[in-house]
Amino acid sequence: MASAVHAFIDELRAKADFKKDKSAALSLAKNECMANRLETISKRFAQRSWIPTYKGKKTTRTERWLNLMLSDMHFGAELDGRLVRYPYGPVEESRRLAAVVAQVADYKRQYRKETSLALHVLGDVIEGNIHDPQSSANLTVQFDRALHHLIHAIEFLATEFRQVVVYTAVGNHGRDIARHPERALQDKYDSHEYRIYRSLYHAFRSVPNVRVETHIRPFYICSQFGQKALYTHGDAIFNFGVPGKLLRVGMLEAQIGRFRTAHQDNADVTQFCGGHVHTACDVDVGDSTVITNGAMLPGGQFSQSLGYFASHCSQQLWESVDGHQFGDHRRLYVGITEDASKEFDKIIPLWKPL
Ligand SMILES: [Mn+2]
Repeated sequence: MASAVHAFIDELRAKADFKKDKSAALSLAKNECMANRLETISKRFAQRSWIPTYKGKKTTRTERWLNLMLSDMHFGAELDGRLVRYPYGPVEESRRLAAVVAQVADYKRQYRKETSLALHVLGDVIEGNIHDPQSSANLTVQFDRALHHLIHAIEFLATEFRQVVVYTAVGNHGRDIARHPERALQDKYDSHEYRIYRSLYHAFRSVPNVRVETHIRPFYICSQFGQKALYTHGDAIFNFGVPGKLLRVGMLEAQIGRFRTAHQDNADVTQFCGGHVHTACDVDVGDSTVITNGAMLPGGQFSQSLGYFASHCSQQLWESVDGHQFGDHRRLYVGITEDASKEFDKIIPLWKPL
């Protein structure tokens, strides 16, 4: 190889002499430099006594699961910038979700062929009408916006990953107050949010690399490489506490113990994941990990009334491989920079009012 380069250089040198060409002389200098470097490298390789046998994987099996927690997006919340620090309407919610999925698409592209994506949609997808129906968009508009944003986001991810599995659990904001005027405990799935999940199921039924699983139970257990995780919204089933104020690990430990002894399917669950608390957190509890999600919307008047004026907005992303359940982890932050970035409209076009 190095000798071929030297022959090429000799040829160039002849040309440069003939034409008195400045650019040829420059190219000559560069090539001479490269030839010397190549010679040094080839010498080093020739002397090497250990040669790695690993040649990279050519598998078509899933060797890595990438997990995205998507919760507390509160589409339709219509935060008024005159009343709170940051506005949050159709443009912001769309660009924030697009910014999240763009970061997912950028994650470790070199392993894309062996990676499947698990999308954990964990409730509070819409703001609903549980506090004050006048402060948010009407429910039909919320429903339409949620479907518009989510379908575009999932379609985009389906072009990026060989397999996308969408798991769902309902939150408290999407409840149907005609059925559940107070917190939904019986038949929690009978809600506006679950209707959105079923619409997603029908929308992607014939897309071969997308599967939407809509459990009617308010939680599900997801197993990847035999490593089990519990997912739920967090207003019932599992109480994640208030990690923004106080992390009571003993309280989490007691719940993990109760959950595990309740049924043989639960016995080996080692990861407990939820939203609801709007504070991103991960903490080891005994041999388990508890992971809570951030919110996508900035603080509204409700949080402001509790004394919270500013908070990070983020969603959790991590990779699971065999033997390492909570692997490489990223928090996908979104904020006012993303709100103003028109680039994201290429992923999720802006929603058009009805
Ligand atoms: Mn929420």
